[in-house]
Parts: sequence; structure tokens; C-alpha cells
Amino acid sequence: MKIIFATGNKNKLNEIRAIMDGYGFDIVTSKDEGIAADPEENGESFEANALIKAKAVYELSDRRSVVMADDSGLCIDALNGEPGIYSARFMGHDTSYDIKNAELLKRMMNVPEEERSARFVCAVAAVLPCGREVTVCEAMEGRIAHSIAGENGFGYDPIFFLPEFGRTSAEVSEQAKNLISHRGKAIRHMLAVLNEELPL
Ligand code: ITT
Repeated sequence: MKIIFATGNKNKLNEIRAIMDGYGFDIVTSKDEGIAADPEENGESFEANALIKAKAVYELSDRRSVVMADDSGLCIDALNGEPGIYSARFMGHDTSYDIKNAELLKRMMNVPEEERSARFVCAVAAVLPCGREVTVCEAMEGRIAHSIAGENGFGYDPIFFLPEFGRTSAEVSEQAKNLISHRGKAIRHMLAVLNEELPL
């Protein structure tokens, strides 16, 4: 069974491929399929935006494969949930994550330890060949670190501290992150739903 994943984010795609490894799906991107869809992500939730991305590619596909999309981001409680659904667009889409992370640490400078809670959220949407839409959403809880640390992962990983590991999600291995991450949980949740829904 082929899954067309509607993402242009290579880091996400690497994680998704690793998480889905061994389930027997052939994962291709919309670009691999020659589908150029760049819908406006104007939903008000991660789920809504994931569905917008999946539906835009489904509409242009041959409707024989499952189309999936991931919408994710970092929600910081002390910043009223920001950057949230605007995580990719925060300070501009093309601004480097060194700059974005430094800015968030600055905004969190005087926030005490007990108020530094945050979570990575990941919604995964799927449109099945019959047109049925499914969305799931999962989170990984943590805290905003006091400084940037780690080279693994991507995006906001260097400032996301995992208390149970005593390090940031950019300091743990890809395998360790995928076991506990918002994306790992959401993809596995979606695969369990598909297992029920699809005539495999
Ligand atoms: P697509 O829409 O093409 O999939 P995107 O990068 O625009 O790619 P999103 O709109 O879902 O994707 O934005 C997610 C942003 O949230 C991403 O660019 C990162 O900045 C951040 N993010 C999400 N998951 C993350 C993770 O596991 N580690 C670090 N940062 C993450």
C-alpha cells in the first residue's frame, strides 16, 4: 500500500520514514508524485491544517493511495501557547532556527522553572482512497531549556528539554525521540486507525 505524504519538510519526512519503517508501506512524497500543492494553512488548529494539506494533495492525486499530512508545532504555556500553529512561520518561514530559538529563550528569560512547561503537538491527517478523512493528534510534554543544546533533530528541538532524559530532544538519538515524540505517537495512532479502516 502506497502512502503519499504531503510534506515539503525533509526533517519531518526522515522521522516519518523511520517511524513507519517495518510496517510495509511504500512512502512517497507529493513531489515524488509530481503533485505541486501549496494550500494556505489557514485553519485554526493543528488538525485543521493537517487536513487542509492532505486534502489539497488528495484532490490532485489519482485517488488510489492514502494521502497523509503532518501539522505540528511547539506550544509554550508561558507564551499563551505560542508559537503553536504558527511555529513554521514564527519570525518568518526562512529565518534560521538559531535566531528563532534565541528569540524564544529571550522571551522566556525571566520565567521561573515551574512555569516553563511546553509541548510539541503533532496532528496527522489522512484522506483514504474512498475520500474518508481521519485526523489524530498527539503531544510530547517537556520544558523550555535555558540555553540551546544538541545537534540532532531539527527546528525547536535544541530548546525543548525532556525532564525524563535530562537533556533536550536535540541531544537524544533519533530512535529515542521517535519512541516518545508527538510525531511518533501520532503516526502510530494513525497506523492503528488505518489498520482498522483499510482492506489490507
Ligand atoms: P510541511 O507543512 O510541508 O509539512 P512545515 O515545516 O511548514 O512543513 P508545519 O507547518 O507543520 O510544517 O510546521 C511545523 C514546525 O514546527 C516545524 O517547521 C518546526 O519548526 C516545528 N516542529 C514540529 N515538529 C518538530 C520537532 O519534532 N522538532 C522540532 N521542531 C518541530
